[in-house]
Amino acid sequence: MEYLYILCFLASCYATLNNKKFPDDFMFGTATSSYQIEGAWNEDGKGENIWDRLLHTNPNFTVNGDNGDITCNSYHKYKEDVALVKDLNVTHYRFSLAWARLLPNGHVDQINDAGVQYYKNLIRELRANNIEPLVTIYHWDLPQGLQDEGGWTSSDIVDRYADYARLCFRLFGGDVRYWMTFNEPKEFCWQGYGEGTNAPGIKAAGTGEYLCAHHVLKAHATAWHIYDEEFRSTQNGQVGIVLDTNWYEPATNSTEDKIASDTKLQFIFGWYANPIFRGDYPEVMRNNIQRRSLAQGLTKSRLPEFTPEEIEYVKGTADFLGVNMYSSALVAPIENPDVNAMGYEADSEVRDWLSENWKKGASPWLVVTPWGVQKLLRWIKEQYNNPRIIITENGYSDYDGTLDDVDRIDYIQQYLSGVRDAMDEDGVDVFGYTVWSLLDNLEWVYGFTNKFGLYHVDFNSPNRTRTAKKSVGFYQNIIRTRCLVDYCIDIQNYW
Ligand code: GBH
Repeated sequence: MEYLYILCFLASCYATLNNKKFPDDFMFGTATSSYQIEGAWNEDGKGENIWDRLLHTNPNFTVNGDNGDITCNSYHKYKEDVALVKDLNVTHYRFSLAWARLLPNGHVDQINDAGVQYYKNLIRELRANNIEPLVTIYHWDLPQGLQDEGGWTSSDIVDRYADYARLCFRLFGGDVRYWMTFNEPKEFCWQGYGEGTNAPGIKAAGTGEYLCAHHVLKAHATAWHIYDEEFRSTQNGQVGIVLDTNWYEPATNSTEDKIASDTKLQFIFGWYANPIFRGDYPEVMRNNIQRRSLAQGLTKSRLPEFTPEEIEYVKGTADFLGVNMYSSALVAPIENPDVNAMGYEADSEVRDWLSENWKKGASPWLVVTPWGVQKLLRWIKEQYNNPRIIITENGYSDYDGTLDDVDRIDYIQQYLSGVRDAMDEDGVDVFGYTVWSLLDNLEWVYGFTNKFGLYHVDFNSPNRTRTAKKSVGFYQNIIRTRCLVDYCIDIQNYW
């Protein structure tokens, strides 16, 4: 019993950490996004985006009225930030392009040269330091001009996005091997056009999020085909998409709860992954939304339909899959679902909640559930025929931004162990992992109160001074040893 106790103590009372070395070519990185770190919101010709507009006209939208006007000021401090990335010794840095910095009104007929120069400089600086840039084309900051034309719920957006993506490939593609078309469409479609809790703050649950997603999927596929036909042979890169989900753990062992888990994952992840990897929306989505739409007195489903040609066009349009995974929830079916409740969550007829037993981060949705990552990766492998996966985000938030961030260290260590288990035990094809985030930054509606950074940022100093947290040394060490514990088994070079 004492022995067990000591073992438990050494392993922090969690399942034993994986002791296999990560493969030599496994990529370790860190991530940010434009609106959250750049600042310089109206400098050098940048246009207004939907977050600028929302938070200027409605400061109560965020905790303390915080916004991205200055935030980490990375637009002016990018060299310093690349030096921090370099110091971490990571293989890659994931950042996003601000559409309105490149195209102030969203259209390609007016290009902002200073914006082009900014990203060229950033990419050059990364390359000069031997850091692979992973470029997200869209991380939530739509030019306001395009929102005024209908935003993601207008079908025009598909061509506007395609023009923009083509421009990005042309301008930067010579130095970029990994492109991500979209970051977390589930979040910006649902929160932006369904629930109204993110920019542009539109409440149209039950229709808005589905229309948005439909256009996002077509825009994604169009960008992939453009790359494939016009750029791949000369630029030799890969184009993927970044999807986010929790792991949804059945509340009990019952068949109903297990089905609820799968249904929830289909409604959140399959919504995007199924059209891209298998063709068309998941069956359970098509069935539920059709049935509920008719019961609501509509003549057809609120879920838009793809034509057979569109199904073929969208299918197979990801060279890799980016997965953002932070957290888990319990699930069970909703008993006697209210047929008039609107929104994708109501349509799933599944309810989810957090167990009281799980440790929480500062973000209200974030619970420390490292065992969920292996289960999720296994589910993705089985569903989508073993795609190449990179964890494009994973990380831990606190309130105080403490430099002694042992909770973040534990979190990263345990989740990475789950990732390594999934590679090891389930043969999931994971080629990289990316910590969110390089810096404490504007955490959307939570403002500067939820801090995810490996580096602390002093938002009270005009200089926005960056200071390494303890997790920096920890992550450097993992990257150097490719090992999560004191001694690792090197299975790759063993035989
Ligand atoms: C990502 O979203 C974003 O890409 C990034 O910009 C952000 O800063 C980072 O992660 C940290 O939040 O309460 O049930 O509606 C995070 C993933 C998943 C977080 C959904 C919010 C809301 C779940 N998001 N979650 S719920």
